[in-house]
Amino acid sequence: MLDDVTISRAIIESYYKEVLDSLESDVIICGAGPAGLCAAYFLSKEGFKVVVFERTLRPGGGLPGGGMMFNKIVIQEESKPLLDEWGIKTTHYKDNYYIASALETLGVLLSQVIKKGAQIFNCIYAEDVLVYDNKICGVVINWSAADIAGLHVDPLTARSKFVLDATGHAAEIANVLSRKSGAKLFTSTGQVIGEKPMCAEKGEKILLINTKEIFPHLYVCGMAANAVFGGQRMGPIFGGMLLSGQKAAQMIAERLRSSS
Ligand code: 48F
Repeated sequence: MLDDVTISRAIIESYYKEVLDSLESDVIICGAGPAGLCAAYFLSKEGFKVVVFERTLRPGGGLPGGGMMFNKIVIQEESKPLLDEWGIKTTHYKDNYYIASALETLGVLLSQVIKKGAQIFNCIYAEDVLVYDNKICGVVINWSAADIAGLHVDPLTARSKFVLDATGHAAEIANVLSRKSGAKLFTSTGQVIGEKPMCAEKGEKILLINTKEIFPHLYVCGMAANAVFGGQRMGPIFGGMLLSGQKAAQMIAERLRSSS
């Protein structure tokens, strides 16, 4: 015999336990695209407490869309070991080009991140940041549905030692920080420079250099990193996104270890 209200109680009780437990963490990652998910994987693998807020119902960002909805992704030699680590099938196309299923990559990566212990909240977005003593110490969150419906709903806050902006092309966290507090980011202009037109070769190269801290305790990875520092966009080649997430995780992990 199944009781409908018991089903509801099970969902509500377990969700609220997790959301309450997630109000304080080591790292908040804004955005569950390939870069944010990869960062979440490596930080959780190291044993850090990681919370991911993703605006949409379906995590993955631009990953499942492949290139123009042809749901394949291309990755280069350098990032193949990551897909191998996760057991994602890759097919050799030409020297330095491998193809993977966009859907398999998303499904497996998501599963790996959750199994490593990261807490992912879909349908919640970061609308603002917490800045105390000139450093980032958390984000202001709200239901995406309230935003889409245009409802006037005040947000809540979540605290963390570090925040990672993995929000893709819009670099939303860097932008909101710059716009609202006038904070000087660690860029040549002190502001978000904005991404340059498509060039996979240049964009993938510069991406790892752009993956870094942009304000005390705020890091940026993935397409947001090139948007912040004025790097090229690069379309459906995803190796750089994964490597950027991995690099951000390594940098933040080092900081967390040295502060403990
Ligand atoms: O856009 P997205 O996939 O960014 P990424 O991980 O990867 C970029 C590639 O998809 C592609 C590319 C490949 O070469 O150029 O574009 O850098 O994922 C970003 C995620 O962040 C979510 C958004 O819904 C998406 O799933 N997001 C954006 N703003 C917020 C957010 C926010 N303020 N709070 C929470 N989630």
